[in-house]
Amino acid sequence: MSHRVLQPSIPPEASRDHPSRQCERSAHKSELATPVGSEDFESGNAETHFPVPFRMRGLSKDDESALKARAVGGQMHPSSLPFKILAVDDSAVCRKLVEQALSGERYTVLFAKNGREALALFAEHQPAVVIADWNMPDMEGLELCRHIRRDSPDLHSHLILLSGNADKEQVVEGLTAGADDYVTKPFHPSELVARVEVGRRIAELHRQIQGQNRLLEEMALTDALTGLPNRRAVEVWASRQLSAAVRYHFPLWVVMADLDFFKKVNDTYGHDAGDTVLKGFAEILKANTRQSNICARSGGEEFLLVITHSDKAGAKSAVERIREQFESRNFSFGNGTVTVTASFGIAGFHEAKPLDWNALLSCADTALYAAKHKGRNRIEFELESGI
Ligand code: GH3
Ligand code: MG
Ligand code: MG
Repeated sequence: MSHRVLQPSIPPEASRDHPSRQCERSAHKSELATPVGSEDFESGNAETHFPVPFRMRGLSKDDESALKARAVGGQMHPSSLPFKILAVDDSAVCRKLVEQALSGERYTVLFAKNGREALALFAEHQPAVVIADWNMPDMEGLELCRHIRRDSPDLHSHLILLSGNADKEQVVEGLTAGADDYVTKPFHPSELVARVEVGRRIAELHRQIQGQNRLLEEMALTDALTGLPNRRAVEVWASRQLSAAVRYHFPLWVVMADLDFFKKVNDTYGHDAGDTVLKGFAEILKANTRQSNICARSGGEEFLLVITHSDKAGAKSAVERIREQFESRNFSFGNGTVTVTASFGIAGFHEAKPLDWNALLSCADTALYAAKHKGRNRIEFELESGI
């Protein structure tokens, strides 16, 4: 990548005093586009309520490696990302000196001539390193550091303060304000590059850690066998959907499903065969779950489905489809072919007094118990849930 110099995208009025400078705008806002779904859970809109972890197809070994690769800096390895530096100094001579010092390196350098421009460029480009002059007319470098740290607490940028003052008290003041490093003017060009490289190493480590944290978050919310969201994930999702259902008066149904005589599958064909059946049920559940809803494996051979924006008949026919598809699926183990069924308990509310998540689960559990009691492979509604 060649060395590029970027100017802030400020109105022509404001940049009139530097007509000779080219303004080259970056095409991309941020290289680390947030992969986690930022959809509005509570809008009451029936579309796209699935955070990214819930779209995962399951964590096979291959998927895990793919996720890990993604986690190490998005689709790209951190060192392949354009490395942006923001240099802010009110002196054109100092800006030139910084530009010359960094010119042999593979950096994209953005220049600002005051604190206000620097903050605008920082928000737009999120540079990995900021080199800030201490003395500027509109905002001291010190204040700029505080601003950046306060406004972007989750975004790591390596802040280097440049100052002609080598007093220890001022160095301490700068580092306390949030700067990572302090360089005195006049600086040696290769020292500035070396300090920028320290910033690069730290920025890359931060990106790796953020990626790995995202991976861990995804794994913590996912059932490893089926790839479905787990109980915790569905609870987080459902509690938000419940608030939205209450506020916007849309119907919400909780379906609890439990495979019938599943122990017998394990006992007859082995645990691996049991796992195959669980995955088969998960596939059917997933295939019949709209984007605006959620399904999960809540533990053992128990699953949850939350249906929103459907009336009672709609919810029932959706669950009936799942029941029928599972009932008619053949599983072949060794010489034998086996079919398995599931029972379903549904609780919810529509134009009735809403219930909280635990109350809904408890009602769905009662309905499931009734379905088991009445012969299994059937759907029961919990009548006390205000239907
Ligand atoms: P019911 O119709 O009353 O639900 O009977 P059931 O046999 O399905 O229920 P029970 O609770 O007696 O047995 C559930 C079995 O599910 C026992 C347990 O070993 C098995 N199980 C739980 N988790 C897993 C798993 O991850 N894999 C496999 N293969 N089996 C599991
Ligand atoms: Mg069971
Ligand atoms: Mg059970």
